[in-house]
Amino acid sequence: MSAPLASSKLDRRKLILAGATALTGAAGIGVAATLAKRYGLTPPDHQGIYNIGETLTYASQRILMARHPLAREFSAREISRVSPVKGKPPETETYHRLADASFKGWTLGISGLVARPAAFSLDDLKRFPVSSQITLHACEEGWSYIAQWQGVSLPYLLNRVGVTNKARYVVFYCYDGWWGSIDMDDAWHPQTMMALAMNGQDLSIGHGAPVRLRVARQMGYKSYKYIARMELVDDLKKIGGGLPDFSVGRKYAWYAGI
Ligand SMILES: Nc1nc2c(c(=O)[nH]1)N[C@H]1C(S)=C(S)[C@@H](COP(=O)(O)O)O[C@H]1N2
Ligand SMILES: [Mo]
Repeated sequence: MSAPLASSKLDRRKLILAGATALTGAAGIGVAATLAKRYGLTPPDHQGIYNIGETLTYASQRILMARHPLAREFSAREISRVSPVKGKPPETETYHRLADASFKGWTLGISGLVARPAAFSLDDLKRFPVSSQITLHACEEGWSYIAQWQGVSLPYLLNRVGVTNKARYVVFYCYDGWWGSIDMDDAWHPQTMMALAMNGQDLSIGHGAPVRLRVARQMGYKSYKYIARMELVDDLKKIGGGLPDFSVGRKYAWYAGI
């Protein structure tokens, strides 16, 4: 019942936004910004009409992706021989202690706007149904690689904890001090997963052990490594000192669709 309703709502949004963006000049852009806001198509880092680009990217991706929801998957033959590691592993004592114990004491806490807050151990996660994909990981610096990722689908975990209807974003906190967020559309996407393994091996420290997020439809910097915990929230203003994503503080877009 709800699917046709949602898609007709999106069609309406599409018509309205297309009409607004077809108008030329500052007036048209102002109208597009107002309409995007009214229809819930503004990303959390938008700056009104002064940076309409972020809003239009997010709005048009959300509309296009409603029709073409899956990121491309590759065959095993296409897996890259080299998969670069970006950055350094967390330097905190907590992380070193967990890594030294092969992450035995690690849990994935899920809190916030959920019916049944939980803390899953690595063994719990390994007992859940395995989700697998061979997808492209692309860094904003210009390099990319194709890898196989195996883990637990994020929608599966969300169903286990029971997301309340107030939740609008999932926030991720990482052991290296990064944090970030994705909207429920990406969180419920069938390819979004908490990856435990890469190319058939347990996730290495370099690639984000014990668990990293994989968001196949966004740039690599949204696939957070070294996950410590997750929180479901209705408003991103309350997190990260007002920054919805560590990268937004470095002038990257919150929504990084590819
Ligand atoms: N916690 C955390 N997550 C992170 C990063 C990071 O430094 N810390 N780097 C991001 C960036 S910019 C990219 S391109 C990818 C790199 O993933 P890889 O090192 O597994 O190739 O992880 C992303 N996730
Ligand atoms: Mo990156």
